[in-house]
Amino acid sequence: MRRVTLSQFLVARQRDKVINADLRLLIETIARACKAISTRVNKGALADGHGGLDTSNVHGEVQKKLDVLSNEILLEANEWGGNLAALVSEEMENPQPIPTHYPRGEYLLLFDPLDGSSNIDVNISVGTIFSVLRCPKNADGSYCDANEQAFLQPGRHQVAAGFAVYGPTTVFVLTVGDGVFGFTLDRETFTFVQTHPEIRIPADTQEFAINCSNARRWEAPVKRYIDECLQGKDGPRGKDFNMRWVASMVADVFRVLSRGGIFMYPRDAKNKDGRLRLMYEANPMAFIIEQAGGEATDGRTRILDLEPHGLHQRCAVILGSKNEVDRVTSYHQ
Ligand code: AFP
Repeated sequence: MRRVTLSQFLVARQRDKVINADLRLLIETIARACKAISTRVNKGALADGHGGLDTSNVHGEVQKKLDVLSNEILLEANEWGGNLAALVSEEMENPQPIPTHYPRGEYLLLFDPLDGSSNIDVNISVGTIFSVLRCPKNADGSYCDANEQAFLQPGRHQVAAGFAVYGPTTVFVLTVGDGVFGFTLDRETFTFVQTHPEIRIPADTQEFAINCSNARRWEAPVKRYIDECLQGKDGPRGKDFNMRWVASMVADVFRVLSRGGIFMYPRDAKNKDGRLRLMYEANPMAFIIEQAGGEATDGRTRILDLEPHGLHQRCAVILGSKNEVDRVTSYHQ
């Protein structure tokens, strides 16, 4: 059967009026930037990408050269298209306006340019995560200033979200609100080819993902859920569970999309608001997971309904197979 490329997929979505030309250009541009990042990540120690920098990002985390380079690749790729009002990145404290010599557009782009970067030096998958919102309008129909306030919208307002996982293969996962689709980078033609149409997450699972080194800090509902999984078939769950933890959200989420599972980074005594960032990690992943038939909460509230109060705020994340997320959330009630 003839394979469908990402460009063909997006042309069809535009023809069906699911997306417009500006959003199509935005997604094509992001995918092209992800190809450039993939090439750079795959060079590894053969390039000068290793070793930290002496600079830090807004969270005080030491930036690796690839963090900074990936951020620059995404900024440069997205400044000229005329479809964006501004950009927000994990690596930058404030929104980046579109340079005045380029036209502005209706969309707001948020991204984590290289998530899982602590895994770069040990050759474990990393990725890029992105989220797309519309710039709010004033009463007269003009666009609001693309300042921090314009970005502080709940995740349910997203018009598109996706991620690239730079692993044994580079896969670009995308939703524009009508399901979730995966595209694998064909390195011979250097094009993204659809390999995962209509991804659906099984409602049940026997696999959980959590960093168990935080166990002593967890809240009671999380402790109860994990203890029950560990008791296996002789315990209240009546079945054995497996555990995975890559410590790279894109890799863990892609596995959940591929075969089900529950991914948890709950709040705890140390990470009082959780560790993951709402605007450019939790929200895009929650949109994707829900579009694939899964669920995503912070233990109490649907992630897409959380009202943001800061660009870089953190939140607890419990996402994946519907029946497991429902169970953990019920334990929090
Ligand atoms: P880094 O980008 O600092 O590697 O953090 C990755 C991450 O944000 C997310 O991708 C992982 O799921 C999570 O942190 C891993 O956190 P732990 O290192 O505490 O397990």
